[in-house]
Amino acid sequence: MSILDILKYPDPFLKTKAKPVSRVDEEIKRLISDMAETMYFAKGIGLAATQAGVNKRVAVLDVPKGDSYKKGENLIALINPEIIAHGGETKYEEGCLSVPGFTAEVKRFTQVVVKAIDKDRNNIEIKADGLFAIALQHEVDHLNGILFIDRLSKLKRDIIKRKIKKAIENEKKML
Ligand code: GNR
Ligand code: NI
Repeated sequence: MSILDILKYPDPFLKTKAKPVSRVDEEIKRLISDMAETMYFAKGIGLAATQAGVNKRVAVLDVPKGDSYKKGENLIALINPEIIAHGGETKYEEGCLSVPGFTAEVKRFTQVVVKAIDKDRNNIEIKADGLFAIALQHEVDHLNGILFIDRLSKLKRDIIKRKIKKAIENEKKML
């Protein structure tokens, strides 16, 4: 088990469209286990392999449902996930472990159906709404090289990019 480094915007690797996994072998299982450990360590509800610098279509999620949630309760690993159906339109204030310290309201589908392979090589189909549906869209975006800031209007994107740049410059001065 190891904690992986999470790449931060503007790392160019975050723009990579990740490659499909052709075989669910021990290496993929180790990746899934390391990604889950990294997600919990970073206190995220999801993590895509791209964020760990790995060019594979793998994501892990653990989205709390209601209160009385226990860590690991809703943990799921998705290999080659695809949104095969969607409905509605909603807005959600999103954050990202690769864009730490910033959030913005992003337009998303309200409901999605995601097809994927799980760690036991089963073909699965997940029907999701609420935060789970948002997180699924956010992780599939990462595997396509897209960050939530890429989904903002040009005006809002330029404002947030300028703020991030300033924050990074200030961080450097502090060292
Ligand atoms: O931990 C996370 N929280 C979150 C909140 C709202 C919308 C999306 C997310 S995903 C994020 C973890 C992350 O960056 N996954 O890629
Ligand atoms: Ni993210």
